[in-house]
Amino acid sequence: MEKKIMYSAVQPSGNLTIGNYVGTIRNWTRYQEEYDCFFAMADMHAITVRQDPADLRRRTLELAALYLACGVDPNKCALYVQSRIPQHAELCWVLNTLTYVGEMERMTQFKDKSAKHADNINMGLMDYPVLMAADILLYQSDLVPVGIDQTQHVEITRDIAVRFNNRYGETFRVPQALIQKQGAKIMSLQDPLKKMSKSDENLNASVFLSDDKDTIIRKFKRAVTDSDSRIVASAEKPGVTNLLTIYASFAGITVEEAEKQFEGRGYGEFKLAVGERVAETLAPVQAEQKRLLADKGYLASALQAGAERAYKAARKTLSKVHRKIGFYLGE
Ligand code: ATP
Ligand code: LTN
Repeated sequence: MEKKIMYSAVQPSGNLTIGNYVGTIRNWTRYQEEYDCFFAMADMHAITVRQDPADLRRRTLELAALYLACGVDPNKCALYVQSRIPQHAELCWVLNTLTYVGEMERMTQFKDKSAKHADNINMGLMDYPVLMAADILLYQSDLVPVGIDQTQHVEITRDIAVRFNNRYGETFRVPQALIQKQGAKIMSLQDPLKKMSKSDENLNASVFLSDDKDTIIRKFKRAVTDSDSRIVASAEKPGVTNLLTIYASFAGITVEEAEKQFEGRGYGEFKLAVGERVAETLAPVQAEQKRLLADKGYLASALQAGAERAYKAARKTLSKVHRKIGFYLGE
């Protein structure tokens, strides 16, 4: 039986957080055994907000090294940089003609980012979901593992795929989002009603994958909880629930098991345990990422192999699309 195709990407737009790690990257090693995977560094998405060119290039490589450090195997999946494959932009153009301005204006992320970058509401920011649809559809993907915040984008991708298929005949597979049960939305340590985000201005709100042990422990110590000191997960205790979720995700147990483990303990001890567990898990990943970043030749060859594999698949879909929509393809 043919393997299902999986697609996902992360933007090299800042320091990754434990939210990105738990919500996505860390699971990809498991998926690569089961599916035909394409994993990308979404640099074309990243430039929808201003990026310093040198930082963007450096972060793209750091992200690649991180994927590899987490166990993504370049022999098992196509690991590549989005902008190296021109078909993403080409398919995006075609899909733009099937997407309505009104629906893009209503996207939650577009509204949030427009408010945040009010001086730079560019066309790319609005077109972001269509580029994402192009990423996914180009590889005839079945599954798209993402955090909860991206489900709206996968929904619009499905709508666009169906629209294209209805108008031009069966062309695209209609993909599905794959959301894990636990850890799909890690919250800010300073405002547990808000998603932990790599672009949060409050540096205590997010734990970065590059943070050292002391920093991690300090951030957890300062995490917002509440005055009732029971360590249980509930809607009234979003801070504690978030810490329990983080602990459980890093310890590989359920939230209920974590609750049992900390029954009767105080917040101080609990927060320290969460920090230590996170730091302990991240230490080997950080060391391996550093080692890989010193081996630029290896990184370049892994990304080259990924790009070649992606290019082949992308070209196939795009030729089909061009044929279906009636572009002149030469004699
Ligand atoms: P930004 O805050 O700059 O918008 P981000 O932190 O949301 O960025 P992305 O590159 O947009 O990062 O997301 C990469 C992947 O990580 C996506 O699949 C997203 O759903 C997931 N993700 C991001 N934040 C979290 C979080 N707090 N918890 C779980 N998953 C997350
Ligand atoms: N927008 C995504 C990153 C991304 C992506 C994709 C995720 C770009 N293209 C295709 C899944 C599939 C984000 O996580 N912010």
